[in-house]
Amino acid sequence: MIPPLHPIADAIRQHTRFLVTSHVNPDGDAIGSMLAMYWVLRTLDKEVVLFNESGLPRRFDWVIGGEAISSTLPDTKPEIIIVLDCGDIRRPGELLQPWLATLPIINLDHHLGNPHFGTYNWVDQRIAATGEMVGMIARVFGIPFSGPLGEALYLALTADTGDFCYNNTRPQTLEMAAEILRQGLQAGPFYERKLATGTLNQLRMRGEVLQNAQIFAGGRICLFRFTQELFHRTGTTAEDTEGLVNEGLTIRGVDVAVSLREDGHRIKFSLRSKGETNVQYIAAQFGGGGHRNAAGGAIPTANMDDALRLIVEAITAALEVPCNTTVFSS
Ligand SMILES: [Mn+2]
Repeated sequence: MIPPLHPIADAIRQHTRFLVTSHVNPDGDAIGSMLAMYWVLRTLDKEVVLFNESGLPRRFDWVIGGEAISSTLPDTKPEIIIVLDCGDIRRPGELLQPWLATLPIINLDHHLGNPHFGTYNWVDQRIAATGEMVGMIARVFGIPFSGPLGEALYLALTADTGDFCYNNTRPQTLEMAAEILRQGLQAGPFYERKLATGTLNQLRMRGEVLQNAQIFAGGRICLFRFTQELFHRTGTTAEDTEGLVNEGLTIRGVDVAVSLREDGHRIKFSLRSKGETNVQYIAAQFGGGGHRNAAGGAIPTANMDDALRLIVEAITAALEVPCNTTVFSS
């Protein structure tokens, strides 16, 4: 049994009014782990508010309970805040910072370099998804992975393992997935609902980005670019870029795929890698974070070409001197 699990279960027992949050621009693990925690707490007769500063992304509007996620803070303070899938305390966004500074926090996360910002911390980078941790908490309370809880957990697991393909897929991950299926979730219909959330505009925009892919470092880096001009012309938004960066890794010989996206006065980047190449180390150089094979952050420039030069330099340097060191965000 993992040591922090029981102190966290005790902290849940001892409190009544919870606020559950995750990072801005939530992914499937952020949404899935929030909703899974919601169903666990509801089963335990707790009061629970779900808060995400970005709200529920449209591509998750099919998930049961998604409408419970609010992008505005409730009028009354909770007793305790559960922060899910956040590598540091800034990740939930600005609105929540005053409460995060004054209320007790349960920090459940699996990002490299999480500085244990909570009152109660369970941080384990070996665990595939934060949702898997919530599932383990549900087990402590004897709550079965049925109905909406099973769906939320399955969303988290599939999101962070690339549908059980990435190296973070462990026997325990699949055992949890098996437990969810035994409780009635149907993998096919789930996958179809998750898959069919795009638009023709999105498909065409992504086609254009793929068409303009660039290669650097002798074929070891593949780079994609998303500009505001492209979004305007194709009727798409930043949300439509989700996951495209992974396509770069399909090229033989590419070790790192990177996408750059114009976002106001900064350029956001997303990194993916194969094998031992640690992109968390690269992202941390720009104040970002993530995992060994998937990380992201932002470069403080509005100029795409400047950002491109900086990120390609950093990746090239990392490829030349492989580094497995975890870098803590400042
Ligand atoms: Mn995660």
